[in-house]
Amino acid sequence: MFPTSKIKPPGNGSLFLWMLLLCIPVINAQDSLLINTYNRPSTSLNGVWNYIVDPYENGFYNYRLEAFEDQEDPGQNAFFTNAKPSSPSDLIEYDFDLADSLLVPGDWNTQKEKLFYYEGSLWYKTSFDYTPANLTNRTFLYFGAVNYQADVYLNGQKLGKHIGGFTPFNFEITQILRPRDNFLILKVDNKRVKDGVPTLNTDWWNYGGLTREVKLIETTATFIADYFLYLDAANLEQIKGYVQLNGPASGNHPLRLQIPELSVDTTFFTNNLGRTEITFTSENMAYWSVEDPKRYQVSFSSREDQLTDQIGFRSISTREDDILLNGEPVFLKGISIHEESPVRGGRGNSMEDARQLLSWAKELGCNFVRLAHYPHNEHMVRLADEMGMLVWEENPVYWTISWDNPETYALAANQLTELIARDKNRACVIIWSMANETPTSEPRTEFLSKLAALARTKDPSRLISAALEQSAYQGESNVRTIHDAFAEVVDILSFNQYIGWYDGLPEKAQNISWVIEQNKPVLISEFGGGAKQGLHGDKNTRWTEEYQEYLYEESLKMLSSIKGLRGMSPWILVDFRSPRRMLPKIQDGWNRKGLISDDGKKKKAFFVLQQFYNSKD
Ligand code: GCB
Repeated sequence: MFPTSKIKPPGNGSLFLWMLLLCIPVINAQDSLLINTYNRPSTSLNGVWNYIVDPYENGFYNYRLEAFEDQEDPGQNAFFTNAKPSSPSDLIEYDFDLADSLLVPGDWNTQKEKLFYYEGSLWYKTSFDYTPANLTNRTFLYFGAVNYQADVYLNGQKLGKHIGGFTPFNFEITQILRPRDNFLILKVDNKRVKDGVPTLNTDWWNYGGLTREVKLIETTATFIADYFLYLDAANLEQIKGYVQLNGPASGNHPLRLQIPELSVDTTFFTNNLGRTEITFTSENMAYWSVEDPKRYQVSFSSREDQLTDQIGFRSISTREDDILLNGEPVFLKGISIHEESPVRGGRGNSMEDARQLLSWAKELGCNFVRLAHYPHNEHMVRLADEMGMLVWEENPVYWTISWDNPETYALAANQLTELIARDKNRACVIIWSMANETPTSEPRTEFLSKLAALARTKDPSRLISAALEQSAYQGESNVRTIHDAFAEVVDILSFNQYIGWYDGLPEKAQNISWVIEQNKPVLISEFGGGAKQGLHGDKNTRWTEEYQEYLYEESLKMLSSIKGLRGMSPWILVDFRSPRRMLPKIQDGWNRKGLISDDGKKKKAFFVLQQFYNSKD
């Protein structure tokens, strides 16, 4: 959910301080997302934090199960007050400073054996000193992602809560911050919930915690909050977009945009809401492409603020069953990826993790990656932008969501909005995927269609898709088709298929033909099968590398016969953890469909796909 801010009286019941705070124009009710946090002045709060595991939410509710934060005087049992005994006779049954610690960023599951399967509430605490560079500056507290729900408190006051485990959020803390001994406390809860997004059931590990970086970001009083620049697909010499200021002087404010390499130096004026639309033309632009991922140094300056970014310009569109990058047909040689660290294990969150994953994809011959099944960390997208790797990003609407629940829709819409807000200036991102393998029904199609319309309003410069499911054509089991009303809405017709794994043996692919009636580019968003690296046998023995190799050979032949085939992202680059995968000695908690094992060893099928991609040059 969008971070909702809620200021409560301080936990120690200090009414005077509370009344004083009420006189100050306090933090925004909802703080819009700060983008491009890479290039803003910031101070990391990463490092060692104390934590308390709290399965009964004892630090959040009193013994009548009423939330402390809703009480007139929450009292010192509320963990967010960080209370300490003031005399030896005081009774306080927690102490963050004596508690065990976790590294931030990082999931808790792979840091502590006792937390490996933990799904519930856990409190985090850190302390810091901070003095802004300038007294009139503003300070924001930024979280890259927290899975799944975060309740955030600074110096005993609630900043707000955020729901959704894979997107960033921030709160303004200008008025609460003090030079010394700030204490920041979060309750993080990763319990799976039926009406959540995702819902109860997934085929990946539900890593909990402060899984991405935490930082303080300092801005001027009026600052460049948001911007979007993109190449107009209808006129490849025109850049369009907007810039949004935030702060008391945002209205009718000059905004200078410079791209020195293109000799662009133009001043726009914001309207009274602090926004200016941008349009300009440039004749000699080098388009961002796979071969030459050209990014321009772009700088925005307002009276007080200056912000730079590296932005590539490219167009992506479709024409009948072709995908056109800068007007030229492109075949998406892809691979699906989960956000797991190939080096350490656990949730991936560093530039090194991103570099390893994307380098393997490059080695495989890819020009495209599907970042499944939720928004990955920003390093992945920044690096893909630099490397010339096209990207599919995905909302975590997976399998069986509560389609009829408006709150569930709001959760899905919010995560999509935060994802688009963060990554809209990255040329490498060409597809927003709404969902994965969702069962067709009217409420589901309406849900997804609303999401697609939302994405199109926020971003006219990208394609919409979703990983759909295939079915038998007119009851004929050897002929497959896509029979799904949402296929009308998408720009790219993507679907998953597991012929040879969940559906027969690999040789079955020889007898399958495809009738695709939508005149759209086809992308096979998943196919594959499991193999335990190092296990060898004949090609019909499950879990052997030979079986997986054979499955890739047969699948590639079958899929190549689809007339509109314009890309694929087989399942998956690396073995990943999943609690659904329990077969001893083979799976042991891992989905083994990776082309690379969890310890970095390539399986035979890797080379089959590599050869196929290399032959497509
Ligand atoms: C799928 C899902 C993916 C699973 C995969 C599998 O269709 O989209 O999340 O992990 O199959 O391995 O079964």
